[in-house]
This record gives sequence, C-alpha cells and structure tokens, in this order.
Amino acid sequence: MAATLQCAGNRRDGFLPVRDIPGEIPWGAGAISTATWAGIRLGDVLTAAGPRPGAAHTAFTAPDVAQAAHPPQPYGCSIPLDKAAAPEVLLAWSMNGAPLTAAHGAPLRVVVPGYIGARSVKWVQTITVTAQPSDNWFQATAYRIPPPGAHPDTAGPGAGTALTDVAVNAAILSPDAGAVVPAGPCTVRGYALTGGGAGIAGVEVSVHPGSGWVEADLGVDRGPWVWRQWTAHVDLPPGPRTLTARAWDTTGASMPEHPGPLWNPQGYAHNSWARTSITAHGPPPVSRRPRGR
Ligand SMILES: Nc1nc2c(c(=O)[nH]1)N[C@H]1C(S)=C(S)[C@@H](COP(=O)(O)O)O[C@H]1N2
Ligand SMILES: [Mo]
Repeated sequence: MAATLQCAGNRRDGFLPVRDIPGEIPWGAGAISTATWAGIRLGDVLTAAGPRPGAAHTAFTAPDVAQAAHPPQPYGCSIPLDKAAAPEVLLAWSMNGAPLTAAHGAPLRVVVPGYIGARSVKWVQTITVTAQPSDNWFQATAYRIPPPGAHPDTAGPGAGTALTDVAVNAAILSPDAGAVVPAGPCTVRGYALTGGGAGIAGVEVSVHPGSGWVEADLGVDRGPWVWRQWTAHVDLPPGPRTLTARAWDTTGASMPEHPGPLWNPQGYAHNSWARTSITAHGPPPVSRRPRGR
C-alpha cells in the first residue's frame, strides 16, 4: 500500500518566528515522504496471537538506543489497539518494490499511515498488547502536546496529549523561498495531506493577503493515506510577494491562519497556512485596451 509518512516536526521552521525551539531540527517542508509498502497486516498478526482481555494499546520496541531520550533508552512507542488492528497498518519488509533497506527499518518496520512518522517504528523487535500506553520516553514524554503553559521536561511523563493522527497540512515547494521570478503568470506547486483516512478536498493559493484566492488543481488521488500534489496558476504583480497556500480536507477541517496559537516547546504539528516569500520583477501589468485595426 502507498502511504505518506510525515514527521511530527515537519514545517517546524514556521514556528521559529513565534519563539525559538532549542534542541530540535528546524525542518522545513521536507520531513515527509511517500512510499509503497509491502508486508503483512499487523491486525492479522494480532488476530493470530489471540485476544487479550483488557487490551487497549499495542506497544513496539526497537534496538536503537536513543541518546536524545532521558534517560537514554531503546526507541519505542505505542498506538491504540483499534488503530493497530486497522487494515492500513503494516509490518513492512518491502519499500517501493525493493527489499526494505536498513536505513528505513529492515528487516521489519511498522507502517502506521495517517499517524506522525514517529509511530512507524523501524527495526521493530517486540510487539506487546497492553492495557496502558507505552512508558517509553518517545511516547510518554516526547511527541506530545504538553498541557497549556507546561514544558514537557517538567510536566512529567504522560502529561498532555500524545500525537497520533496528523492534521490537514500543506506546503509550497515551488517557487523556492527567496526566489526572484518574472512578474506575471507564475506556477505554484506543493503538496497537501491529512490524517484519519480523510482526503484532501481542496487547496487555495493567494499572491498576497487580501488579494483573493486561486483554487489549485489537485494531482492524482492515490487514496486517503497519500499526499495530494497540487498546482496553481497565479498572476504575480511586481515587488516582494508572499505566496500563501491553505488546504482543507473531506471532514471540513482546514489549516489555521497563524502559527502563534499552535506553538509548543518541541515544535510539533505545525499546520498553519504555508507562506513563501519571493520577489517578482518586471514591468507592472499594462491595462488592457482594445487594439484598433
Ligand atoms: N527504531 C526507530 N524507529 C523510528 C525512529 C527511530 O529513531 N528509531 N524515528 C521515527 C521518526 S521520528 C520518524 S519521522 C520516522 C522516519 O522514517 P524514515 O527514516 O524511514 O524516513 O521513523 C520513525 N521510526
Ligand atoms: Mo520524526
């Protein structure tokens, strides 16, 4: 199955103008990718293992010891049992028609479409059905939105909300930030995605705030777990311009306008409007008048 995996820190750089986020990678729009995965459904493995009374979560561990964790510990996390049993969740041994590489988790990796990338555990070593979420640092402390005003290091394990499904999101990939392009017709390209098995309903692009929105053409629909590439044709007046893009999904959810209210100490789940500053050069648009013959 085809699935896009997005790191919880994708687009973190959009939070930095609000407030600094020390110790985390300032990802732009590239902490995301799409692949075709093959393996076995995790749900089939859980069914074969038999029921466990009181079970509510499925926990994974991997052998890589993370120095970033406090204290350093092997990577691990958990997902709710109903998600683990859903047909889209795989134990994958193949990526893009080739054997899975070590870098992407060989011999076996969990693929949890729709969830933050951190739940797609590479080099999976143990799978445990449990009553409680994993107490691994990556579940109990990292990859959470802390309670309002709290910092994850002091709020303590289990505080706040563990990140699961990604929210509707979009990015502008072309033109590049800082590009100098001719004024006039301009093609803007990017991606949009959402979680929860919903689809992308639409993407709009604006040349500058207040100038109105142009609807983008959506690319191939590869199903609810895969990003939607899009293309928009806008008319650029000369001068410094901010291209803005926003998406909404088939549940009616849309992207918030500003990053401020979303800011959190580790910079997760940034999905405010995508903005790319460019400069358009050239003559101002000439007003059209009928040509005499
Ligand atoms: N064992 C293990 N699995 C892991 C991680 C890790 O550090 N160790 N990182 C996670 C995170 S945060 C992300 S975003 C994805 C990245 O997947 P990729 O390396 O295939 O791009 O793997 C996830 N699985
Ligand atoms: Mo990540």
